[in-house]
Amino acid sequence: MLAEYQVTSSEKKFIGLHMIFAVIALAIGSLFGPLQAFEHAGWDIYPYLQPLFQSYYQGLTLHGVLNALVWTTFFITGFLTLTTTFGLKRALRYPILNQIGFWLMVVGLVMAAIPTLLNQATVLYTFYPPMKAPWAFYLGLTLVVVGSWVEGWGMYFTYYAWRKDNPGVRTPMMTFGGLITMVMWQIATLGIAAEILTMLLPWTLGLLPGADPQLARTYFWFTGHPLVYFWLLPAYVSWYAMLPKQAGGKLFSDSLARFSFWLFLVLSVPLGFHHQYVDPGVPPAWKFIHAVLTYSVFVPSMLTAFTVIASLEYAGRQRGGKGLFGWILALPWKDPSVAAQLLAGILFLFGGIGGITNASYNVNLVIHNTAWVPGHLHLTVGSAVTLTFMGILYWLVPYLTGKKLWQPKAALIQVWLWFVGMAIFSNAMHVVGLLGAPRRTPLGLAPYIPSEWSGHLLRVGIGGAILFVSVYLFVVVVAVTALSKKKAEASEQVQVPVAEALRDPQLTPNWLDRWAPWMVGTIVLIVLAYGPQLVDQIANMALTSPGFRVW
Ligand code: HAS
Ligand code: CU
Repeated sequence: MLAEYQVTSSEKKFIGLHMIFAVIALAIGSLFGPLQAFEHAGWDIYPYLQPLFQSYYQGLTLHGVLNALVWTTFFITGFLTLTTTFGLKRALRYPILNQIGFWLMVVGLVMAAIPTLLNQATVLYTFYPPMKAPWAFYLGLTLVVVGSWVEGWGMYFTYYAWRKDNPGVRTPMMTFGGLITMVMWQIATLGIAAEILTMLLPWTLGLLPGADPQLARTYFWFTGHPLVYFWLLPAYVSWYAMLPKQAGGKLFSDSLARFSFWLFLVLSVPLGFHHQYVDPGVPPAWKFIHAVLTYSVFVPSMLTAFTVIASLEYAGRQRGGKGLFGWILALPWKDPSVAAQLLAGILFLFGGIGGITNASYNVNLVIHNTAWVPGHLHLTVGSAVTLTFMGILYWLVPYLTGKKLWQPKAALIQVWLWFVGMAIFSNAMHVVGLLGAPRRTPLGLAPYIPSEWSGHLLRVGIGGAILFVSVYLFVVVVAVTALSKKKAEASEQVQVPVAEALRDPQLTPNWLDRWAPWMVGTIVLIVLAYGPQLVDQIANMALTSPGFRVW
């Protein structure tokens, strides 16, 4: 048998650098999550943190930016570098391009972090005007996005070179999913590029008289909705192309997997108005169109649930699992990387149901801007995505460093703590949201708390405390693994898990491995679903709103 392909050691270092930034961002950003949860439970800690951190809102901004934007973007660009080079079994075509992209992201991160840490950019992760941060915050975010584009171009060049040498060969699944994620991201981020470059940056530099909050929201959600699939699709790459191997089985259907990735490319962007159902400046017909398109995302989501669970069932039965549910118990639950991803999937079933609820034009009015929404986003980006990324790091850090995972038992406890903490936290947030509790509000300070909220708010605090323990246990396990002086024995070296498909991928129809028709479909649908509204809102742009510092 041929020796396993290895990415070069400089590429391992490069990917590892992404992961260091990602984990540090998660470690700092996660300080504030539990503080908010405690705040909800009535325990206000911010007075004790003066003068380091000023307020609940500064903490909330740091939490959202570092966890939802930085942890994810750095992890994803690093992971997609691996899925490109390892999947194609060739080195990056122009490594310098990827390095430039990475360092642009780092410079951008520092630029955005300074005003945020100084409490000058307490505008939350959605940075809606008329709240106004210093220009460095917006420019920093722009550089992070541009850096991720440049890294993406480096991946495309590598893919073109491979394609030239391998005409007619099916793109390996992990590379295929990774590239679709990157292309989708590059289209999606045109929204915030337009928002920042044509409005927010000139506005903060004094070149424009004011901002147009309605147009800014439309631009933002053009990116903000597909952003959630930029987070999710790398987790799907792992669930489809790696997890079946880790579980001892095979990918159930290569064709279904590819088909659902294409549907995510086509359907991710033209849905943003489901975040703007209550915006007065968006006509109802357009909200309705986006509601219908949102429901169509249910299709690739269900295809994924079906294919991934079928692959897991195959694995469980291969391992001797019998009966209707026996295969579930037969899965390798003791492997922290597998357990993390299984538990992430289970939490996502509930996150997905909540998503479908949010998408309903009229039911949305009940939950919009309530604690229900952070309940939803912690099951999705906070669990389906973050817990999967943690699971990936449990094999990736040993792979990149050549070390053995430190204390796999601790890692296993960590993923279960996440599952239990998140189940308590997000259930309580959903329920208290239905009872009317607003999101983004320091409820601990509010004089109006009805008594029926109290028990749920206490559960928010308890869930937050469990998550606090879990996240730092994770950081300790990966940090001690990476810093350990002892290399693993040759026989214990961890390899990248590559799931074979049940049927040879060469038998997958060619139209599922061709870019052109899907790209055309993607662009046409975006133009139809967004074009007229964008033209209208831009033509009627009113740059009249002054900037406010409300914190
Ligand atoms: Fe969402 C708000 C609708 C999915 C993230 N969402 C948010 C916000 C975030 C977010 C961050 O329509 C807040 C934004 C803000 O700050 O204002 N969301 C949806 C819909 C879906 C959905 C329809 N959301 C996500 C994902 C996210 C995410 C994924 C991050 C990664 N969301 C909304 C709407 C709002 C919203 C409205 C606005 C609310 C408002 O009013 O502000 C769908 O894509 C969900 C489809 C998914 C499923 C689940 C499929 C299940 C699978 C699991 C398989 C199980 C396994 C386990 C593998 C139907 C694939 C097996 C285990 C064994 C042991 C066998
Ligand atoms: Cu959305």
